[in-house]
Amino acid sequence: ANKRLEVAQLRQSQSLESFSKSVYFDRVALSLKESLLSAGFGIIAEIKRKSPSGGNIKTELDVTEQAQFYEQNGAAGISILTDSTYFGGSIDDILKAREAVNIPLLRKEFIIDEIQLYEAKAIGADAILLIGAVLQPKEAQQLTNKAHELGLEVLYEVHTPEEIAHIPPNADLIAVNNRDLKAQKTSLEHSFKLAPLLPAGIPLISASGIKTAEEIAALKAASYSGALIGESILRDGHLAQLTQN
Ligand code: IGP
Repeated sequence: ANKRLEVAQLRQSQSLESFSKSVYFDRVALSLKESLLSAGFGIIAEIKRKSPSGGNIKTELDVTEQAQFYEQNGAAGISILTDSTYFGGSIDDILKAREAVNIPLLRKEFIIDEIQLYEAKAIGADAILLIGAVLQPKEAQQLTNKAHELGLEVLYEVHTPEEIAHIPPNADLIAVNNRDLKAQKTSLEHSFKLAPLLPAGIPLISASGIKTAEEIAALKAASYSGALIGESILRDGHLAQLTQN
């Protein structure tokens, strides 16, 4: 409900045409998919200050420094939370990261309306997240098509076997979220169980609760092409250990 209000306000203050005047709107996006595949197994490192499950993670973080640290330590891409209520982020965080690094940026947000896609493109994002659990199948397909029209890649997130049938066939990447959004608990078993059920031909990313090189080796063996990691690298800074594989 909160997000719907926010999106309604965005619609009121900005027109779709106004976004197309941004300096980034016509920029050719970097491919997150290519970046992950060329790494063999890639890490998408996340920027967020807090989260519902992790509490205050790194409230004083400097986006420019954090993004440069990720790029220098081998991240294939950076995921940036732009939701302020739950994650303490903003669209400014993507603008700052866009100036700081030259690797693909994923806008992490509860996307429910195409205006958020125009905004993502206008601030210099390369890819967007769509969450199966919050979208009707038809909406997911329409948002995927619109994202592609704007030159943005789509990372489509699932958590349960039931959501698999609704994955848009033209999604660029599939993420399995290891975190149960209701219980706020993570288990990598979700990634291992869902992998054999997912459509072939779309690279798989495992997201949430990942901490160790052993876990990454196991995900690789289970046919994953990448991992999306936030909390553990924000707290420990051990990204370089995880990207050496
Ligand atoms: C990162 P973690 O446990 O490494 O910090 O998780 C990422 O997977 C998580 O932030 C996430 C998320 C989401 C956040 C996955 N899907 C959907 C908000 C919305």
